Amino acid sequence: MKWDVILAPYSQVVEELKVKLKGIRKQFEYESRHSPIEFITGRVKPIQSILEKAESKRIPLDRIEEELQDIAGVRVVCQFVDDIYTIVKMIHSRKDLTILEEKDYVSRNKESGYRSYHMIVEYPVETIHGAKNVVAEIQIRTLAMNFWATNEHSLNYKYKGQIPADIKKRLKRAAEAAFKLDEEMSIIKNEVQEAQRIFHRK
Ligand code: 0O2
Repeated sequence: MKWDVILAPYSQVVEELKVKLKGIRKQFEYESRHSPIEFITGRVKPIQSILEKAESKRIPLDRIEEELQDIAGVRVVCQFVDDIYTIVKMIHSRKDLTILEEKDYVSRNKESGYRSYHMIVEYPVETIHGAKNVVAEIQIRTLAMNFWATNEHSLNYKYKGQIPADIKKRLKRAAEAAFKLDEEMSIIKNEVQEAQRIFHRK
């Protein structure tokens, strides 16, 4: 089967999840409440990346759809660490998807320094061939975590996964600094939110 055909339902899921998560953001705005969502992005993993990941994890081609859980990926970026858990709770209460797995790399970062909350969900979509349950990964992280992860991802790409030791060390320090920033912002969260409310009223 052609890749375009295989990936079509994944693309549909990414678009539908984005619409729904953006809906949450809008509802908070309409009620003039702090939105736990700053912005949302989504993507279908490029074919090249799918093949590379399958190879590195020794997944046979005919098992890719069953084994790779992040072909469809949606990212929710928040202002504050608390917001991450608000989103997690909201996703838990939804009836339009099933949570298969959760990875809390927020409270326990990965060895690289990476922090993010991952939810692997199963989401039903209607296709021209009938209903299909598609697995997708929702990554939830703060702006600071996102800044770090985006830069680290670029470096990983540049060095083909072999980031030199000195840069790795700096990245770990940067991850700690990003986390410190999140902690400091959490402490003055109420002040920031009040300022934002005043700003929005103007
Ligand atoms: P891309 O290019 O973003 O798609 P596991 O078997 O559970 O250890 P798996 O299945 O890769 O590994 O799951 P994991 O660790 O939850 O990672 C899934 C995705 O999270 C990655 O997809 C990245 O998007 C992100 N991620 C995980 N670890 C890191 C990290 O150390 N740095 C950065 N920047 N992102 C990370 P891909 O396919 O690796 O990459």
